[in-house]
Order: sequence, then C-alpha cells, then structure tokens
Amino acid sequence: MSDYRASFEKDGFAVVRGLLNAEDRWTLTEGLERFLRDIAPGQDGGHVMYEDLADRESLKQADCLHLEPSLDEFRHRGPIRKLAESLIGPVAPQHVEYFNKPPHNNRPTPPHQDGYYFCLVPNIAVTVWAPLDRVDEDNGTLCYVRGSHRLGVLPHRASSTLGFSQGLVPDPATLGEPVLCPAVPGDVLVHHSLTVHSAGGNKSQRHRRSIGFVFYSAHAKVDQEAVARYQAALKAQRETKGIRSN
Ligand SMILES: O=C(O)CCC(=O)C(=O)O
Repeated sequence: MSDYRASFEKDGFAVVRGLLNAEDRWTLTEGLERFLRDIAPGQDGGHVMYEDLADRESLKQADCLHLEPSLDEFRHRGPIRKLAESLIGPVAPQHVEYFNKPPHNNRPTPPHQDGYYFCLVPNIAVTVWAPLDRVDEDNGTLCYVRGSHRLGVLPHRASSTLGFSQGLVPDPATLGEPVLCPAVPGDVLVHHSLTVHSAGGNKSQRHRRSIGFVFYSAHAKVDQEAVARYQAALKAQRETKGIRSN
C-alpha cells in the first residue's frame, strides 16, 4: 500500500484497485442493508437525508453508518484503515457515510473540499470512498482536481444540493486538471481532506451506491470555534430551506 503514498502526496488522491475482497464487500453491502432497515428510520434529517421525506426509498445520503455494528468494526480494522494509515500516518476513525444516487437521479455533487467541513488544524484527513456498484461517467463517479490539496482551504458558499450544504466558490477548472475515476466494487478511491472533488449525476439506469470512511490524522485537532461558526451558518441555512427532523 505504501506504493500509493507518493502519488497520493503528489496528486491528493489515489485509486486503489481490488483493495477489498469478497468478504469485505459482503460486510459493506450487508451492513448497509441492516443500517437502512433497522437504524436509518430512527435518525433525524441532519444525519439521514431524503429527497422526499414521505418516501423512504428516496434516501440520498447518511453520515452515521458507523451506528451499524459491523460497519463500526470495519472502520477500525482491516484494509481501509490500513490504507489511510499508509497515506497519512496514525489516524482517528470518524464517521462513515452513505452516498446514494438512484437510477436517473441526475443531481451532481458540487465541487468541494471535505476539509472545509472538518475544520481541522492541521487540515489532514482522508476519505476512503468504496463503491458498491460499478461507477463511471454515466452514473456519477468522483472527479478530483489533481494537486488541489496543496491550495489550502478555499472559499465555499451555500449550495442547494441535499447533503452538501457548501460548494466551492472558484471554478474547479481554474485550479488544475480534473481526473475522472471510474471504479468497480472492490476498488477504492481515497482523497485528502483538501482535494477538490465533485461528481456528476446518475444519468444511467444503474444504481450508484458508495460508502465513505473518514479518517482524521491522529495529530489533527478540531478547531471548535470554527465548527461552532460553521454549525450556526448551517442551522440558519437549514431553517431558511425549511429542512426539519423526520
Ligand atoms: O459520492 C459523492 O457524490 C460525494 C462523495 C464525497 O464528496 C466524499 O466522499 O467526500
């Protein structure tokens, strides 16, 4: 895995083919099923987001998959954490996210840096993104801006995309080369917290489900004042948009 460190440091992301074996993939899909069946219905709209609150099938995103015990265990052991540690050294595992774009859900993910949300000092973290379906240009795989992790935290503003309260202000095309990363289940994409990334909508008839594992560097501290400012802005935005708990 150390093979990926040099390209990760240069580009701010890496595509690791075949990291997850059949048992790992089974753990993820079964864990997700259990989460959706047993845990998601009891969570509020800040953690589990639906395109249409009246329609449970429209679940688009969740940030608390680690509440499901097998996914909680998975984030602490095994290949995904090892990969994260091979890239940034000792880590503190954080939340586990679900990103769902059902067939024909043609809603792009706005360009952003995860580090804008994380408020870390130093801003060092990785997200390991594990697709559960084949992902490509047609169903909205991730697109990274090569080398953008070296630009620091960039300005963001409120976005209207469910699950992504903030989107990048500068045009990503002005920041560097965009790299689209098709992948299949078993592969993972991993990006630095400051790497600008986005995804297209799902224009296909296929599903596009993915699980994101977030790891902070064990040396990073959360800037609580920055978090409080961000949360206050977020609350105001949510109230303006009439988002409520389910
Ligand atoms: O899956 C997506 O559309 C977005 C994923 C993402 O932004 C992330 O993993 O940080």
